[in-house]
Amino acid sequence: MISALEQYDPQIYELIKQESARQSGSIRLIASENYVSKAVMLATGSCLTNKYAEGYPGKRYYEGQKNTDLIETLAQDRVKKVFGAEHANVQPYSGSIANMAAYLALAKPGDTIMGLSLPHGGHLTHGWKVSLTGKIFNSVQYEVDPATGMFDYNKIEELAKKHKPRIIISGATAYPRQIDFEKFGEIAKSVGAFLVSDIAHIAGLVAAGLHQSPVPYADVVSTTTHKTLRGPRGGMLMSKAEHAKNVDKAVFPGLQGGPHMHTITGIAVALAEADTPEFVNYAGQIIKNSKAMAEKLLEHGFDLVSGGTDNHLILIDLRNKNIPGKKLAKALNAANIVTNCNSIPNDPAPPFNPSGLRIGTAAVTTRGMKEEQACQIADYINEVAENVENEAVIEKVGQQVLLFCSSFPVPEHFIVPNNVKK
Ligand code: DSN
Repeated sequence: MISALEQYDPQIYELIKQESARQSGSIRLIASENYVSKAVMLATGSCLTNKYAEGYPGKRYYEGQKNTDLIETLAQDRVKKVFGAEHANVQPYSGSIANMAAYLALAKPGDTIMGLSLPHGGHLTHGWKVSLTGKIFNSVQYEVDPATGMFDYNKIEELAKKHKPRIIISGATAYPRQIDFEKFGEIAKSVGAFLVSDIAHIAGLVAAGLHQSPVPYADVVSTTTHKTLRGPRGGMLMSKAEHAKNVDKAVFPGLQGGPHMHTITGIAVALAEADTPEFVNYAGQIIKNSKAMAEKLLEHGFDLVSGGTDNHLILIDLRNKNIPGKKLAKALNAANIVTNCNSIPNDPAPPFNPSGLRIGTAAVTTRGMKEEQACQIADYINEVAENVENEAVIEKVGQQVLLFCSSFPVPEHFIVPNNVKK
């Protein structure tokens, strides 16, 4: 397919080739990114992109659904098996839409929702003021404990008792610790709220049984499919059977039209991969790598929010290093190490140039990197941080990183970066 593209659209082919080389020749530490398998890539790039399938299996608006019905049902069944869910909806285009659908399945505009504040590790769609979820709902936000950087469940309970939300949202995009979904379930029950759990970041760890699952406790579980779960970019919802109808109606026709069947096909493949002992080993290695990297960063004098990590993610508070997050992220990018700057809890700096750096180990673990490489990466990060103004050192680290990456091929790797100096 790729060589056909070279013939038909050399400009786009060239850009894909360059992006492939960038993905191969850099250490990708963005905590929400990964590399899909060749099988997932093929399914996602298949002829399923040609098909409209509004509705659900067996109840479609257009004809020609012989195969799409089977594929979507297979995807739903695989989600239910992997996560032990009563109901699955694999149609949301993304995590944001999945979250909105979860809320609309359980609440009406104007109702109170309570989620983790964005600068404390929550997502825009957990009720942050600039998101529609913060505009059409009465949004109350909880925060992490300023001393520990972790959830204080007593404080969350107090806030829930005060505001009596219709929905409590548990889940995060920059929280390096285990989330006690059972406790969130108890809090929600105690105030008569529904619990929505957003496991976008940790879905792969939950699937592997390495993070507590919210499925027994939450009314609706929302996730993306492309982070630790290692599927194509998409979203999905799981729910208790009693909410199935409302969840499905909220997705279609509530928020979306025709589902992206090529994505659903890729999700089905990713779910089959997640249901293997190899995936459990993979997820375990993600956590081992994250812990090893965190330890090494601590040795280098980095200050980590919450003091470490239990999952795939590390949040560095750079204030003691006196380097703005954006500056370090840019210097690291120049050294072929790709991260994102991130707000830290109670950040005195603005969101576009915050005081933190977020890193995650899902993608490097897919390339077969282990604790030794995780420590090496921490050393590279430290070298760049210590020489953040020194272009020559950054260039030297960049060359070392290219060489380092060449020993760890990516699954869909089809171009060797041509600038590796061996
Ligand atoms: N943008 C995603 C992340 O990076 O965490 C969340 O949606």
